[in-house]
Amino acid sequence: MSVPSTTPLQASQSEALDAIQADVLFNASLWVNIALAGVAILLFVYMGRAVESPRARLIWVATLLVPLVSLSSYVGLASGLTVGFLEMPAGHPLAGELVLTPWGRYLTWTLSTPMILLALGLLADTDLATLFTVITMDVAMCVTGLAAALITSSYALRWVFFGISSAFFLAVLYVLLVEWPDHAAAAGTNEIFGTLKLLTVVLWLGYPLFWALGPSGIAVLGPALTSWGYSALDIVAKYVFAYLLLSWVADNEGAVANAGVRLGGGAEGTAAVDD
Ligand code: RET
Repeated sequence: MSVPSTTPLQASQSEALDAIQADVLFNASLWVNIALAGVAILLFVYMGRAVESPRARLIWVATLLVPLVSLSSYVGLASGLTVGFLEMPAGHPLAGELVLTPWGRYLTWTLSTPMILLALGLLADTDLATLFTVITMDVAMCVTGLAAALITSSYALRWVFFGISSAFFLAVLYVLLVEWPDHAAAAGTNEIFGTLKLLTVVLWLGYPLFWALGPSGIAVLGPALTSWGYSALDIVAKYVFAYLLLSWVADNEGAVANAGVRLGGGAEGTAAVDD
């Protein structure tokens, strides 16, 4: 059997690692998050030690998965495994140049953002159909965002995928801004839900902005600044968000344990809801 000297998956890994390590700013944007994710995991495990009710534990595990996914994601990026060089198509400001693309980010958002939405949906005491809708729209947003970043055949098609991803994002925003506030008000969790909703909506809007301004889009920001943009958003959208949510759940376990009217499994069990 003839074995190629380098396999496609391996071809650019060490070059990517060299490029990352040569750019101190870029590298720091990854390692800061690895360190913070580690601290967050230890802190969240500690904060969840006394949580007992099944619903509160579900929120806790979903929230804990956010830094767990993040740690794995950032180690993948820092090692060069999920970073590649892509030659930008004609029309792109960097047309013909090789652009360092941390595509692993979009892939791992597919795993981390549904956890954020699951925790928020449980907090708002939503119904299964709305939860399913928001999570599938969110996964579609991440996967089509990955497509937008990876397309090298046409500059226009990169933006077409950006548009498709943004349309899925609108569905997520609709649920967060229109559907869940009502559900949270009925569940009595509207105060904390309001804070987390605001944090989520404002910060999540930053991600497409950095995509558009960074090397994937119009390239007015370089790879290191763009990476810091995402990393800074991640720090607040993941760790600060998760901390606020978990400390509230730990202090108000009763409020969460007695919810579950719409999804079932709470104090009201299978009671029907009219709304
Ligand atoms: C992309 C580009 C295409 C258009 C849109 C995007 C939105 C991304 C978002 C990401 C949120 C990520 C979070 C990660 C935490 O782990 C894919 C950048 C709309 C909203 C919160």
